[in-house]
Amino acid sequence: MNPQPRLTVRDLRVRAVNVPMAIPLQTSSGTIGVAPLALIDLHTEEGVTGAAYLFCYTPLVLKPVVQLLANLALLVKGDAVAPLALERKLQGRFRLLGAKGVAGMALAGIDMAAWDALARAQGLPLARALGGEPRRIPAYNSCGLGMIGAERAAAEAQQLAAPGFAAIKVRLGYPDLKTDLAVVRAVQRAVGDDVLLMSDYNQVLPVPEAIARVQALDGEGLGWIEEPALADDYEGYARIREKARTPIQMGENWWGTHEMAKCLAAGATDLGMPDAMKIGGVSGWLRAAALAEAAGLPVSSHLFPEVSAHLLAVSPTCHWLEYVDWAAPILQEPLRIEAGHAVVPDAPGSGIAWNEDGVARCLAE
Ligand code: SMN
Ligand code: MG
Repeated sequence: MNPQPRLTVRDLRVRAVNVPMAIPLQTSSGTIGVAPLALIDLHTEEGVTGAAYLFCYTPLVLKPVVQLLANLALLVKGDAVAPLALERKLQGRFRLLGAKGVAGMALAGIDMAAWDALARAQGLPLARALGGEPRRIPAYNSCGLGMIGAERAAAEAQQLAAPGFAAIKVRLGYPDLKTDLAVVRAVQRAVGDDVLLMSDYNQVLPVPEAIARVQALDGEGLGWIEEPALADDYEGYARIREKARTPIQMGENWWGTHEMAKCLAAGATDLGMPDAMKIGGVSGWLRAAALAEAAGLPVSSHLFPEVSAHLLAVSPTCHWLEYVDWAAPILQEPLRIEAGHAVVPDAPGSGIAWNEDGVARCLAE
């Protein structure tokens, strides 16, 4: 076999798109109706291209993220496509500012695109390039079920479970506990006991109120209660967790593994769900998976289902993949779900290839 050439960064091409979501998502911390995505193509001198996208949460930061990536392109041109070396260099450039927020997002995007290029150059799906095997990952359908009231949530839940998902996730944080309970019961009744119901408060409750609500929900058989209080209040979470029988879930707001390590040290959570972007791309995820393995912490993914499917496939404590279809309109081959499982594709890379017609339709002005 011919050894693969060493890859060298030629350029980054970055585009901004606003992708309309099939089902807008109303959380207790704001409503999202379009997915603002920064699309990254990492071109190499050798002709291989790595792709990744970043979910920017709000169109307000889409252009700044794209601009920052364009600035970073000037720094990495000519560098080896070696994700850990790129990370080390770029982390160094942001030491004084701090590599979180927009800076952390840009670094993670470069990391994911670099890993995609490396896997493609080897002709391997990312999961294989990381030493694992593509396999099926249990997925829950997180495409909708925002805070839309019991009646609408019950109908939408049936629609979301219908393709064969064994789990879905309902957003909570209504003005009173009574409504939270009514929504959970209506949704569970609508989908039946065979469908597991996860729940997500998106950080909206003060700790004492969080304790009252998790205790009230304890008899409902929820798969987990996610982010009941502000995500960085680990001491508060430890108190909530002490009083809850339902597993507490958090992790989508861990900016890197240092925050994750502090969260685990505080005994703040039963379950973890790193976000491939905020945790630091593929490189950050692998370190998070190692921490989780050592702590016996089941890990689920947050958003980014395409790359997360590969990452969960190599995570020893793999739990659930969060399935959202938000990038599907701009992808040639959206992630496949079969019988409630994400199918990790056996094609080279992470499976991200742009549907250029879809991209053209969604380009941000
Ligand atoms: C969520 C996060 C970001 C955007 C939409 C929804 C939610 C989840 O917290 O976990 O899916
Ligand atoms: Mg969440």
